[in-house]
Amino acid sequence: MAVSLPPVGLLSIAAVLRNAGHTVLFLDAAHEFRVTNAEWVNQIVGLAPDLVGFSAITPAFQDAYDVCVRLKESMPNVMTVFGSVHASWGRARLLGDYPAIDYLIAGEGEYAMRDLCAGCPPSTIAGLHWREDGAVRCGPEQMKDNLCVMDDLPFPAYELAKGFPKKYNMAMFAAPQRPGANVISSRGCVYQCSYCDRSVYHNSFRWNSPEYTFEQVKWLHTDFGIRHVTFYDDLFTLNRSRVSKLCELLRGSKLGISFNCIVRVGHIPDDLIHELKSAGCWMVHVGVESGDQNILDRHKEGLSLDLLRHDIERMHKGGLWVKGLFMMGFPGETSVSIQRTIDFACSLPLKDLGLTAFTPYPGAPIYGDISQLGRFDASDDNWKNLDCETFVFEPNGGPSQRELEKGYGEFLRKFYNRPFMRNVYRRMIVESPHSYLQLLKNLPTYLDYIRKKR
Ligand code: B12
Ligand code: SF4
Repeated sequence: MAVSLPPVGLLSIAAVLRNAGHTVLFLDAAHEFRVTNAEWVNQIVGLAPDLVGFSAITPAFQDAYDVCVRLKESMPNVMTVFGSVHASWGRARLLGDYPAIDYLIAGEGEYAMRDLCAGCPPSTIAGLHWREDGAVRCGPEQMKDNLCVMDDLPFPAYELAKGFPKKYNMAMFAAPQRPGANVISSRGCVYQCSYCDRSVYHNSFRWNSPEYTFEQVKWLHTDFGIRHVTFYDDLFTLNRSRVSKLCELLRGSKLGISFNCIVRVGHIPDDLIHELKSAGCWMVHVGVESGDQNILDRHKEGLSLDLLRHDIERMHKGGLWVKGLFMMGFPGETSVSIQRTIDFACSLPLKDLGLTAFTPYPGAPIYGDISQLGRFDASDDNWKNLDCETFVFEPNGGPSQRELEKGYGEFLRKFYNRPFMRNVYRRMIVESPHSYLQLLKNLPTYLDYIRKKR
């Protein structure tokens, strides 16, 4: 059962447009993945829009463009706008090669869409790209002084997501209670890992005040019955005082909300662990990536195996469930580094695992050198395969795609077959019973998924 969450970036734009007096509708093709492109087009045509915005990450881009082309055939006068991370990378190159796109916005969408829909001159709109007299033009770059003021933004319009929250799925065993919602309380990251596509936010870091975030959580609770929140911020704990204050507000509120967040090691002192735990934090996601120091040195700025072990053990002792996020198939990866990674993961007190295939995104720093580092099909046609589940890259002198797939299966088997994990599952029956119900309901799909990974 795939994780499926409402896209809060797009819903934030929707909220801004609605406040500006526009009628806004939202269709979620990532969630309703069985609907065909032709059916989406029929639905959109039925709504008779003036403008259609598409939000597509790299693997979804070709599909979104297919809908866009079909839509233009049915409604030649409709305005089409592309945004999100792939558009933020591709800019003029995409407008040049994909003629059904009229406008493209690089970076944040709220102010740019508000101004575009208000009819402002394109040359005044930061991040906007458009075609004029056969050439691609662009407005000013989005910079510090023209970015959104985060506390001025209305809360994302979750209510436009059909069936939210019940029809959306958090990860299995990710929460002690449900329903859940995803929240973004800061934007950007100050680090630069080799594989990470930061085309939207670059190396900026901005955040909502703790009061704003608390009000949003409270609103999700009272209006939608949300009982668990996952903060998907890249660097949730970077601004220590913000998080402390938010914890204080949550603790004092008696809302009974639990939450998860992403923590980068090096940004989690002991007293913060305690504050998070006592405010209702259930699980923290930690990017470990590899158990081989050489791989970390090449791909993950300033991260050491010692620091990872030290911080993960402290969080575990502090009562937080730690989920380790790993990647396999990096440039420089060998069968030895894979074995080291499996051993390292199994030696840590991790209660869950997220394992993805190394995937070179066009907007990631490593992309420029990728053809020298291994075998990779860099054509636009291959974008749909960049889903982090398919091994699209074979490192020079390293394992083949088939061997990487085998290593992936072995990693999962070894990790989940340990006595430590059996205890974790026993505790989960008590602490996260709804996950078991979810698991039983989705058992055939889950077994099929595991079989395919072997
Ligand atoms: C939460 C999250 C998820 C969640 C939920 C996704 C969702 N529905 O929101 C889950 C766990 C399901 C997920 C899954 C995946 N994710 Co993800 N995810 C994120 C994360 C951490 C936050 C997204 C977010 O809410 N950002 C905050 C909002 C405010 O920003 P935003 O989404 O970029 O939106 C702004 C702009 O982009 C722009 N914009 C967006 N849409 C549009 C549309 C228009 C018309 C306009 C004008 C502007 C515009 O305006 C928005 C507001 O300012 C991002 C990293 C990041 N920090 O953004 C990765 C990220 C988007 N994911 C990524 C990837 C690779 C995936 C997966 C393929 C694999 C994986 N890692 O598991 C799957 C694919 C899922 C799918 N079917 O699409 C990559 C995408 C890279 C790429 N080039 O494609 C990212 C960028 C991480 C990274 N740095 O590498 N993801
Ligand atoms: S992987 Fe995480 S820490 Fe590294 S650059 Fe991306 S968001 Fe920042």
